[in-house]
Amino acid sequence: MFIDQVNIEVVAGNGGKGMVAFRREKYVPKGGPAGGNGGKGGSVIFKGSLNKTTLLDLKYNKIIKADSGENGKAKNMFGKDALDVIIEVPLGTVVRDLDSGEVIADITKDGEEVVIARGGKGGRGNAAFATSKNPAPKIFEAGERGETKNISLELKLLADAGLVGLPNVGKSTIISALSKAKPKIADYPFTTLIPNLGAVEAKDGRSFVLADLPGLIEGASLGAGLGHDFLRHIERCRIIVYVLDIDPVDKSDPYENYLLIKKELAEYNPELVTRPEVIVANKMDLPNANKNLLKLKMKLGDDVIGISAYQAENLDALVYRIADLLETVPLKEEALEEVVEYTFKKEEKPYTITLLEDGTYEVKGKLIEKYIDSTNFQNDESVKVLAYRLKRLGIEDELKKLGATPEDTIIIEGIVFELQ
Ligand SMILES: Nc1nc2c(ncn2[C@@H]2O[C@H](COP(=O)(O)OP(=O)(O)OP(=O)(O)O)[C@@H](O)[C@H]2O)c(=O)[nH]1
Ligand SMILES: [Mg+2]
Repeated sequence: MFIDQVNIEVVAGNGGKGMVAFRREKYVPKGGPAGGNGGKGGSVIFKGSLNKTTLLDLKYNKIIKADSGENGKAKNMFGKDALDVIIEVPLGTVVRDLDSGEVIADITKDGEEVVIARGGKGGRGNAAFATSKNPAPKIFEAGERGETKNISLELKLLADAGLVGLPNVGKSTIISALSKAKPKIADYPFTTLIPNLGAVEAKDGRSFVLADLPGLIEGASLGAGLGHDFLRHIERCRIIVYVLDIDPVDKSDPYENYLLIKKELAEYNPELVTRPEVIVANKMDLPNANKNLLKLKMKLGDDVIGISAYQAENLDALVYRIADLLETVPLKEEALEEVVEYTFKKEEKPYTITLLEDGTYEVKGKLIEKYIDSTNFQNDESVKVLAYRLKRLGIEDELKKLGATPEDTIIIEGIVFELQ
């Protein structure tokens, strides 16, 4: 099954809670604060991999979750950071935030890592709050919450060059001869059901990504054979490598076969046939190959490149030809357009105040949520710290300006406060 679109939820781990503890020493009645910080929550990271060709693995994985960081401990010991969860995805995976609709990642390189949901920072333990004024604080911070996102992944296969041709012409044999990709090769049509990617390295050090695509037949653009599901992946290939069987068993004419494939591409998207191309005559080891290649060159010119993928003949010339041509073709605009730097947006305002119909003032904001999360309401000092932080944000003044009085109910991130 070829899966190229899935929706999932990613949940990063929360940071561990900071610890409140004091040193116990012999003969010292009250030791200093010794509560360690909590560990960092695990992030969910996507990593581009040439070994992945579909999003199938994620199809049954509706939620990807990283662990939370360990809580801080006594004796100034820090909680352990949770491990990040790293998920390998195929190159060309476009990740979208379903809530904002925004593209948050377009993973195009082997080994490229993008943090999709960031784990929360660990909270500080009381040792971190000691000051000369307050040498024995009982304050701690809760860990920051990890990010949660609903995302969609869409695979838009991304390759520099795509091998396109009728079934059985030897496309998979070519990619396995040129790269480490090991697709199935067999003597029957439609052996390849999903696109395969391979990294090809020329002997002069240049390299490119090659795609082996399933075979096309007449009527593919109308749904025949494997249909046109794969044609859209060709759209992200910068150049097209037409592969022809130079001595087909059905005695068909390689030139006619070339025209047929081009016609199918054009029917799907006329722009595809204007892309720079390399024409490959494969199976040059077969009896009629030389004679047929001469005929083909008369129609298509001397640039047709004869190879035998099977006997590894003339493959270097093919690799150089593709590498040379790629140097003249800029990266596709479409691919560039969707490359979005993954940046964390700073909150524009740290909070919003809304006057509800029943006269309640509601205060909300990410930062405030974080402050409240890290407050221990059983602890007076911790509550004092919160009050101080809220005051510094100007919430009190803002509320007064809006006409709030001590009689009004004020709800800050779900907790009821009074104006003093
Ligand atoms: N004689 C000869 N046979 C070849 C050559 N290259 C491939 N073949 C054979 O052709 C058959 C088809 O090869 P594949 O690589 O599976 O062809 P494909 O184009 O990927 O086929 P589909 O995936 O079905 O579209 C296999 O039996 C190969 O061994 C070649 O250079 N010479
Ligand atoms: Mg194949």
